Amino acid sequence: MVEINGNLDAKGIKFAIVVSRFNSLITEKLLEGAIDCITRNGGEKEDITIVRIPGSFEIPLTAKKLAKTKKYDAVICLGAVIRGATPHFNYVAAEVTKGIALVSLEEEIPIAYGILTTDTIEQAIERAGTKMGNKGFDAALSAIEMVNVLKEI
Ligand code: INI
Repeated sequence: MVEINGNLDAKGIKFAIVVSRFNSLITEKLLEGAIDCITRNGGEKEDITIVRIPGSFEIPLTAKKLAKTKKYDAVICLGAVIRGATPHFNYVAAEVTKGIALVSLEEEIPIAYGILTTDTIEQAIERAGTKMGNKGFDAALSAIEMVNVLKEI
């Protein structure tokens, strides 16, 4: 029997983190969580490049550009799409989700999906370092595991 697992060792891994400025109150907390995850698992701050962009809609193109440079082992995407009262939510949430999946498949590197899609700002706060954890931390952890599992494969 062969079983392949990725470990959670971030040592030597080069990360690009794309952070949306829209809802920055939330996304800056996601960023803190992602950096905390990387450095607590053996990664170095010098191996992290942070790219800030206007909104979540711009994330897939930015992730693609970063992947194409071949300078990074993984791209971590952080955004917060909050429904509020606007139908805009549906378009932005759908495009960013589809776009990230497409870029990962096309570029063949892990692109972590750290996008909150919530009905309210309160639900977003809960997932950005309060009672439901920090989804930026979780996205970084999945990026580390995926880099290592793809190495093993
Ligand atoms: N961008 C977000 O990241 N979150 C949102 O909740 C959001 N809403 O609801 O409008 C949002 N819109 C901006 C969008 O991502 C683009 O930056 C903008 O449309 C310019 O292309």
